[in-house]
Amino acid sequence: MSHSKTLALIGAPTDIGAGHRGAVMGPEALRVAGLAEALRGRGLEVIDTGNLSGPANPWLPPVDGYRHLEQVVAWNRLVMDAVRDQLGQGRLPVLMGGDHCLGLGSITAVARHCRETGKKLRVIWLDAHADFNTSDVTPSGNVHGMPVACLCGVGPRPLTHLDGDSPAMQPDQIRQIGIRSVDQGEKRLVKEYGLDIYDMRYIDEFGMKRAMEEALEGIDEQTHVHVSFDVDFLDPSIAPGVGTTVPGGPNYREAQLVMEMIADTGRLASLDIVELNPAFDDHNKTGLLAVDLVESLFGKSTLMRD
Ligand code: 4U7
Ligand code: MN
Ligand code: MN
Ligand code: MN
Repeated sequence: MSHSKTLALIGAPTDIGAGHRGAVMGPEALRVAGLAEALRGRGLEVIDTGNLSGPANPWLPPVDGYRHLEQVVAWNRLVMDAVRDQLGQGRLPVLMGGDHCLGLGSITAVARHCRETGKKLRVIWLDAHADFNTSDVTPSGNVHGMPVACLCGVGPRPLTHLDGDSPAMQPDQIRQIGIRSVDQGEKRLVKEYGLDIYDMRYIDEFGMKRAMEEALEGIDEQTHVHVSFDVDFLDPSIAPGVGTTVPGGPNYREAQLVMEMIADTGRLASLDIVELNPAFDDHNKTGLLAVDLVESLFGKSTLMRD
């Protein structure tokens, strides 16, 4: 495997944007599942930078369509700064969430890094959900259902302007895979913004191979590939350890293929592993599966690249 970059694990223990408590334990569950050791076993250099420390979860109801907006902003600033710092040192940041609201901070940093270094950004968003809600249409007020909208400039100013510039990215820079739960108002928005979504219906009809070929089309030497891996992407029968399970997700082999095809591009340059919730898991089964899949993302099962 030819990854020369050092990986920097960044723990962000919080469930500030989620609808269930427990993703706060995600970073430790990934460590216990042996994430760093598994990647070192692939010959990669891995530094665990430890955990970020942000505001506690006050567990309050939504205000004006958002739960915990102030704390969500604080956590995302911490994540953005940590990811930017690691990218600046030439490392490959691996954000260990935490809930998916943190994808906002992570990708805001990645998008700026791409602008500064003249790279093309391609975000591969693996999720059961489109995460394109706004305060007007959200059924929950939970910000983990909103990061893609915020990244595209749709949302509250403190989140859309996390680093001053807005939007952080354009809808044509993202591809979503595995989607099978989109809320009523959210459906209208993803159509309006023209998101490229490979939902489960598409995957059932045309297969994961074709979906991934299309999602990865156009990636070249100048592309920075960011993977935002919401663990609820996976079918709940193999990955019960998430707060928001949706039946009918990718099975083990389909998920492996996704990771293998991304590995084959050789352009993976940053990663989020989010929404792992040990409170719902069975003996860290989902944490172990996430580690197994991330190994494939770094080329484990790809004979050609070893
Ligand atoms: B995740 C939901 F209503 N759409 O907005 C919402 F179904 O990061 C779920 O993808 C969001 O896990 C799930 O609350 C956010 C709900
Ligand atoms: Mn998500
Ligand atoms: Mn999800
Ligand atoms: Mn979730």
